[in-house]
Amino acid sequence: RSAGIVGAPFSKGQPKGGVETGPDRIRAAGLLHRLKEQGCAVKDYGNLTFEELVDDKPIGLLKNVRAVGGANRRLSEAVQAVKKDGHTSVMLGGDHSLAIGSIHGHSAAVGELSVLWVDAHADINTPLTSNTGNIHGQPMSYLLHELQSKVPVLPHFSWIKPCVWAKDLVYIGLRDVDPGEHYILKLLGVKVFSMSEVDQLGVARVMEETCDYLSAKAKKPIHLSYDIDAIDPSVTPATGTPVAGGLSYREGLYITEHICQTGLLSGVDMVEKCTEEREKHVGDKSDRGS
Ligand code: DIR
Ligand code: MN
Ligand code: MN
Ligand code: MN
Repeated sequence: RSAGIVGAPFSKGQPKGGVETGPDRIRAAGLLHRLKEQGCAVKDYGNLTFEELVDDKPIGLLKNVRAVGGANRRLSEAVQAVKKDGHTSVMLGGDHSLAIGSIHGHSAAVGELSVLWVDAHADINTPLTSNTGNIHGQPMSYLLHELQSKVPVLPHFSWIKPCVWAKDLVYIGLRDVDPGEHYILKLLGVKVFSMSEVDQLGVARVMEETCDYLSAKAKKPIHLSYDIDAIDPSVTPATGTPVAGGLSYREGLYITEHICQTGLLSGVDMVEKCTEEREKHVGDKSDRGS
């Protein structure tokens, strides 16, 4: 087994600074060393660089549309290169808008995917249902075949080809879902294990059901998109939109251990980790939703 690491120091899918330092912070915390310790070969492809756009006016509520579109296009190409080299792709974010390029590139290289989305949030707002205009709350809407008639044409987004079916998507950890997102999840019949279900069933049963569900018809390569805010803010306070009542440290790790044992894990995102000074603001809800 081998991992190809791509850093994406990008934060314009949401308004706060700091999350662009995630790739280097995750490396500094010892990710590569830990992977090697476990017998995983590692190739670090370094950090991507993104061009500064001078004219990136909001489109309605939507912020930094061109920057997000351009950054994800680069990321998609980088992930395709990692997959063509034969590695499991590991994208270090950056904010969760980067799942657009990561999943697009992964699918472009290997074909149809299963997606396991571990997050406090569903990140499935369309540009029209979003109340914040932050694209990190929307990535799944650009990727799902079923939602394409609901997503308007946007500059620097036309390269994106929807590549995931709603039946191949599972959420774990949800506890802060917007009304429009709730409607979409029900309408499409998406499989969701909210925190309430994690409480009821326990994480072992949730993972068993997740894997049964995802491999029921065909065993597709799995893309794990892991937002650090899925974990309880008492464990991982350094994130932009902490939500109380999250996964414990062990529950959060168990999900990764179990999904790895399927042998199908082919791409990973680790996103929304920001600077430690955020830790001082834990419990300060004044900037939620901004
Ligand atoms: C909210 C917050 N649902 C939005 N989303 C995220 O802006 O659409 N926060 N992903 O981390
Ligand atoms: Mn989140
Ligand atoms: Mn997210
Ligand atoms: Mn978040």
